[in-house]
Amino acid sequence: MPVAAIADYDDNNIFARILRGEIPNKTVYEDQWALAFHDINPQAPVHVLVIPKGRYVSWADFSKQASTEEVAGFVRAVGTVGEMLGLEAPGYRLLANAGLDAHQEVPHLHVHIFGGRKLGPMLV
Ligand code: D5M
Repeated sequence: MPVAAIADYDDNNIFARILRGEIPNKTVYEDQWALAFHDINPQAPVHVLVIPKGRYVSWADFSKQASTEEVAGFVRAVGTVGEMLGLEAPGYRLLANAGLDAHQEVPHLHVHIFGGRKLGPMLV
């Protein structure tokens, strides 16, 4: 069930549980700001999710409430993962669903990284 754009943070959402180590994940990168792991239902040869360590539902609250340091740390982590996965030269796509209309399913901010093949045009 997609989540509303701005909602109270649910500490039992699946990504919060992954951050607490209660659910296993295939980690590709971790630092003080972010965790990156393989999507359980990959839509491309490379499909990785990057999530901030802070309690943010989506871009809506992250963009308003996160500190400049957190925003910078998260953005840099996304870039680092793209580089680590060897996607900079061939290219990759970032996607963040925010709220109901975008069909955000997990109420913890996440950026999808897609790559590993020539991607189709954006579908909206
Ligand atoms: O995308 C939510 C994404 O989260 C979707 O691509 C599946 C993925 N997902 C859900 N549970 C897990 C676990 N446990 N590990 C890895 N990936 C997971 P959205 O943008 O919210 O529609």
